[in-house]
Amino acid sequence: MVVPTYNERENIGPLVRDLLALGEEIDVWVADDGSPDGTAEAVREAMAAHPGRVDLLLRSEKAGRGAAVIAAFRKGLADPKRYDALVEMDADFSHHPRELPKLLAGLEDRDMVVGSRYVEGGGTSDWGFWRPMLSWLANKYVAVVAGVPIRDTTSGYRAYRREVLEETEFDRIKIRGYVVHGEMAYQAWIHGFRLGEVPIHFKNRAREASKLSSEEIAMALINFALLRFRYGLRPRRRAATGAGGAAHV
Ligand SMILES: Nc1nc2c(ncn2[C@@H]2O[C@H](COP(=O)(O)OP(=O)(O)O)[C@@H](O)[C@H]2O)c(=O)[nH]1
Ligand SMILES: [Mg+2]
Repeated sequence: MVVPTYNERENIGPLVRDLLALGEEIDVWVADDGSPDGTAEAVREAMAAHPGRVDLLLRSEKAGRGAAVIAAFRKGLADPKRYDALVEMDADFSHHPRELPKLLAGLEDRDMVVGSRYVEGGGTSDWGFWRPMLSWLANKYVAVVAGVPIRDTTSGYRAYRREVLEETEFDRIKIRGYVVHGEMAYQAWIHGFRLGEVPIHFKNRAREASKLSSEEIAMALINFALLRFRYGLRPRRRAATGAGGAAHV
């Protein structure tokens, strides 16, 4: 499990505890960008309480959720434990640990499984009116302009088989910030991996308002439209897996 954190001191201890309780085979790596609230201290406490199962990837400056997760994935792939699957989720319980077993079960016949708010049984709450509208619209847009057969390409709760990440060209990823997930999914799709979605419920945390700037939204809209051109117009399917398309697992 890779959990990016920025100022999650209150959440990270309980989250790590809940995740580890789901199974012996699960390790949790927290990718913290030097949170001023002392999140790293809370992670160190969790490391002491669960020796060998928790790690802290501390970076000195805030460089965004996407970059933190990618750095953790690179390290995870190189780890001698040879993890079969790598999963990312938010630290603030918007993504709930109780839904993790569904994502992992989905990996049995899929290569990448997205926790989706926009398939039957999924949803959002405490997100006001505009944010869900914006998110839903953004995902419709991505489906149309990029063609990825996933209804929630911007969801940050997702599980990958290691092979998917081994083939991901991280250096090619241009999309930054909130929507980096769209480009990760796009690569997985054009590499011919089998994508799946399971319904999740996204509960927004009570605190602050949206941090999305209009500039960020505009950049995202443009970048998604350019994906097909940057990567070539046709998805390159791999014959070996006979893959392609998505299923709701
Ligand atoms: N490492 C790292 N994590 C971040 C950064 N920004 C946000 N996060 C984490 O990414 C997750 C999602 O961020 P959040 O603020 O909840 O975004 P929202 O729910 O989409 O409004 C949380 O676990 C944050 O702590 C960052 O710059 N660096
Ligand atoms: Mg959040």
